[in-house]
Amino acid sequence: KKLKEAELGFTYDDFLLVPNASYTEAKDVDTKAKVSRNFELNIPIISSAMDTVTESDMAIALAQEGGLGVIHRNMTLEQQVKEVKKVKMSGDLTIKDVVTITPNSSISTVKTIMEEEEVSGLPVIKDEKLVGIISKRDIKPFLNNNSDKKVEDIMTSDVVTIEEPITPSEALELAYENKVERLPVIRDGKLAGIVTIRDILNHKKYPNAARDKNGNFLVAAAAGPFDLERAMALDEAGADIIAVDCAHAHNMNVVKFAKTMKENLDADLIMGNIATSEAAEDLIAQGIDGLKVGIGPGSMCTTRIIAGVGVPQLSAISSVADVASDYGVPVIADGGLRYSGDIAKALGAGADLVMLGNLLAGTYESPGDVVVMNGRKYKQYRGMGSMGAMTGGFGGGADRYFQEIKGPMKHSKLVPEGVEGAVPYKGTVNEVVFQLVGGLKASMGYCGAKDIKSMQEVAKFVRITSSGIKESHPHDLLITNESPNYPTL
Ligand code: RVP
Repeated sequence: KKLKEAELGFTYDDFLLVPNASYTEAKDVDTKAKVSRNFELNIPIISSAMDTVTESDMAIALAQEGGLGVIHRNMTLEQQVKEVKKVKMSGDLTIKDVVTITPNSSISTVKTIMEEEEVSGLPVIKDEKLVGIISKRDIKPFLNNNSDKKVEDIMTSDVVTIEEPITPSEALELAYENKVERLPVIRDGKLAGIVTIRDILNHKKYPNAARDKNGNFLVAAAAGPFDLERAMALDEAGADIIAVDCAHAHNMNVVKFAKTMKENLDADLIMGNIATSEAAEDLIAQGIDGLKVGIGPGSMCTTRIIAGVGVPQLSAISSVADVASDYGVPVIADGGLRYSGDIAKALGAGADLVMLGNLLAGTYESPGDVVVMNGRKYKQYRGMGSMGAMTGGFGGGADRYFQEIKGPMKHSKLVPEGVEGAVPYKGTVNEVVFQLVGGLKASMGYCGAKDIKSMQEVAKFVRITSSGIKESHPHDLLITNESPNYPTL
């Protein structure tokens, strides 16, 4: 009876999206996606909290593109906090940690500070007030003649400043108008930082970036399901979202603790992973801000083989989304995505966005070095439940699978649910994301969906057979030029 009543579970390869009558051009599609109750991204892509996928470089690169990185937790709390801060500071228009000088300092002191701090201009401060600015150019004529001139003798006293809050365009205009390279930023009459033309132009280079209300990049960080201390420290460090990272978030102890986590955080709280509508109901009841779906679809995951447990991913997304959409809680489809078409299918099945491991591993910005095997470049990619991740690094993979590392024979006491391997080197995140978003936009054009919400509504699926899948991939030819969006491993 049990078997008779069992539902069929489907995944990406079991369906195709059906083309619809469409007035939507791919280029006009809006890819904004809600990632949690309070945060929206400009593209529906976030990166996995894995030690071969997301540290600050990946999170910065993805935020620049409009997505979000989830900093993994297979490192000490101090290191993870540092990574979060690096992301937050890198998108900052204003340098807040400004080195200043006093009016009666000597020119040689200015020179030394400029060399040590690698800056070419210093604000001059007297009694906590900005009284001038001095640049490398100002001190140059006095460097070789043992001059006893002081800062106040040669500084520019008529300083062009800008008041907070600042916008990049406003700052640029002011700097150009007054022919200055840097503008001191003033808050409540005091120096709050400095903004340079170089930083403003850099800021403008990423118009699609995912930013918080202060203009800094959005960043998420992973914490264990019961690690309140880590979650709170990451929140304090500036993480916008805490992503509880757990192989089975429908464990009722995890569910119960979610409420405590939520009550103690200012950041939004994303919980995962789950694969059923019941799990969605139970977690949403705890007041969480986002749900992550995926039990076993990951490219390096062996949970479905080792435990025999899981739900094919498209069915899992659809079950969770049916519940979550009633409550307005975003759904993240995590794992198992191999092509841009899979992203489109995930959204069509009800997800708001996707989490990528494999597709982003092997980029320039993922942690780890490039290795060359048989003349091809690769980077390491491993499951957080693999033996290597559970015992290496900070051992932060083990409690994801409710396991503890104890004693000298630690290897023999663990049951891995992931494998370790390598993926081809793929170039930069920018190049990869360009192809993925391009493919998604094409799909939305075919389906007639102007934005993600309408993709969730209008997408229609057709079930296909193994012959359908065979027909879908290139066939009956030898591929001579590898396509950037269709890799052959
Ligand atoms: P993929 O993109 O298919 O490589 O899957 C990535 C996802 O797999 C991660 O975001 C995570 O949910 C899951 N994962 C990570 N480690 C393991 C494991 O060791 N089983 N699984």
